[in-house]
Amino acid sequence: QQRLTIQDLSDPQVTVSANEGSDLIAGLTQRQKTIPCHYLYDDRGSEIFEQICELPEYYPTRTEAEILEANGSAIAQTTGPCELIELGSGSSTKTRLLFDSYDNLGYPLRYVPIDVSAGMLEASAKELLRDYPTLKIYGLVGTYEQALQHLPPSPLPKQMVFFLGSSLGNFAPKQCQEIFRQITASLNPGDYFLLGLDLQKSKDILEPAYNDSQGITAEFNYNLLDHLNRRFQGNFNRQNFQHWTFYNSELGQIETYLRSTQAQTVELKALDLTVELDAGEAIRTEISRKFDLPTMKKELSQEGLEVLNTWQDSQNWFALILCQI
Ligand code: AVI
Repeated sequence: QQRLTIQDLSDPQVTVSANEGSDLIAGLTQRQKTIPCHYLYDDRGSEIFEQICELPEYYPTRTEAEILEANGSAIAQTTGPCELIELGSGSSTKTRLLFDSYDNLGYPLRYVPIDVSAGMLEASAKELLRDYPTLKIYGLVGTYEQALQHLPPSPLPKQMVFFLGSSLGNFAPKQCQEIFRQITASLNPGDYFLLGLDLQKSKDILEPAYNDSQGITAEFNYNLLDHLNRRFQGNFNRQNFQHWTFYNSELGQIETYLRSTQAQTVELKALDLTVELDAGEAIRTEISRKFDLPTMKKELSQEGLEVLNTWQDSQNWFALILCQI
């Protein structure tokens, strides 16, 4: 019996690809020039992100893994047999901790990974199938929005959408609210939502996590320019930019920029776009919001997501929240 199905929602019949790059044009023609953060993740970008997760300064990945390891079985016991749907599955490394918890309780393993990178999704699915002989995977290639509208029928009594790694932090508050609404709309009452969040803390811990001593995070940022050059016939020269990142404590977010070291003109031919940059002008490439747990719990319940339980690491740096619809 077939254990792996992958549905590519980026098929032109399903999505409108004619507007590809329109979000980039919108971002680069604003007063504060901005590049939507999903452009960080071409194949090379996804690879560099995996390296970031291993950096000594980048605490979120191992901290969240510590919480999952300690509390995975409590999560599985609460939900019972449940289809696991992951937003932004990437390499699915931490997902294994959840599989182990469900497997140990004798629950069937059915996994729906959602990712924009087809290559990454397929490669990690194959590794998972090798390591979990009873696992069945139905992968969806596409954006969260597309995929949540195309969830396959579940053979299990319940479903749980999970969004780990504090990826929610890469979205502005309005977009977060939309994501919550899309999740509740695509599930049934009684289903679950598991959310991993990086919490507010001292900038002495936060800033090095986004400006590591080996320069891997800087490379992640510069790679964005190579990606745009390739994808949209651009002529960004990475030598003319500096990686710049800081914690904005008023907004509770890390802000990351590419700062132009000189006055320059850049073209993206495929988009028919010319970008003029002043010396010192900075293009914002990412925000990473850091959350206050009580505030987020309130927001979740306002969106119809009842908070059942929260777990934190020993330093209270990171939180996992389990909600029910
Ligand atoms: C994926 N996301 C939650 C990461 C973050 O921490 O915002 C992406 C990242 N950017 C730089 N380092 C890691």
